[in-house]
Amino acid sequence: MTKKKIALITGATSGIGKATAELFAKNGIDLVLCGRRTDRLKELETVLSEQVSVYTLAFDVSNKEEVKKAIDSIPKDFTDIDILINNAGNAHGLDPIQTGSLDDWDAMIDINVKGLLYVSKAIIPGMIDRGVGHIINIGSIAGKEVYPNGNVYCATKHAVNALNKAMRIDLYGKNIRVGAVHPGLVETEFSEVRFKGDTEKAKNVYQGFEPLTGHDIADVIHFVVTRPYHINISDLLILPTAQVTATMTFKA
Ligand code: NDP
Ligand code: 8X3
Repeated sequence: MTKKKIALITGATSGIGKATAELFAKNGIDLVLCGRRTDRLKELETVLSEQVSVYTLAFDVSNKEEVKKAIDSIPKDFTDIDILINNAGNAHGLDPIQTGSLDDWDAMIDINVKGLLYVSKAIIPGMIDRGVGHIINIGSIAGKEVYPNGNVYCATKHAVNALNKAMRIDLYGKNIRVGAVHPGLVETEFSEVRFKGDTEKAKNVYQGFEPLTGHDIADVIHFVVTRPYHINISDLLILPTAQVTATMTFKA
């Protein structure tokens, strides 16, 4: 019997991460689910435990001590992580560089870049020891293009794009797959966070065209992780049909 796979997903409490957790559970992949909102983690654990083994970890990816403590606390049955989905991240604000908030910039750099690094650093040694592993870094079209007022968010996603390539190079010969999934516009809690709870403004981002859903991206992530092991899908850009660049969408 083939051993069941274990996936650790950061940012599993909503959007793309939650949809990925649900799809992985449906397909028999055991889960370590991470996020800060413990109520949502507990809820997911209750529901998905009916399908697979689930362990939840509440921590802030931008706090290196919390990350280390959390990963070190994973019980034996879940430590051999086969798949790491580096998904936790967000945009904070959409302002020109001259008026942007330093706190917003710190948050994006700390979560999207440093958080991804802290989690990867904690998980990669185990993958190297086992000689097997798969890391998927969730980038963005914002890591391929720069759009007005996207400045620091775009910079963090360009960093994710660079780190995705860097990880693959540095893990040369270790038999670990590394790849990035770069979504375009996906309707999740992303814009609510970017606009600090202004739900009207957030909703407007997805008006007049059909955006992607978290499930669309989860479907792609599941495709990527289920390819035969000699195939590494190293970089994918997924857009809504109605989106042609970071800023151009049309009504079909
Ligand atoms: P959501 O806001 O719906 O989900 C973000 C997730 O990240 C939540 O589960 C949140 O959990 C977690 N998270 C945020 N900050 C932290 C933190 N400091 N520590 C731990 N977890 C954190 O957004 P999406 O699902 O859309 O975003 C997921 C990823 O996809 C992000 O990296 C985003 O940049 C990227 N992306 C999104 C696109 C979109 O259009 N939506 C397009 C391209 C890329 P909690 O609050 O419980 O901690
Ligand atoms: C999220 C998509 O276009 O807001 O990465 O940057 S976008």
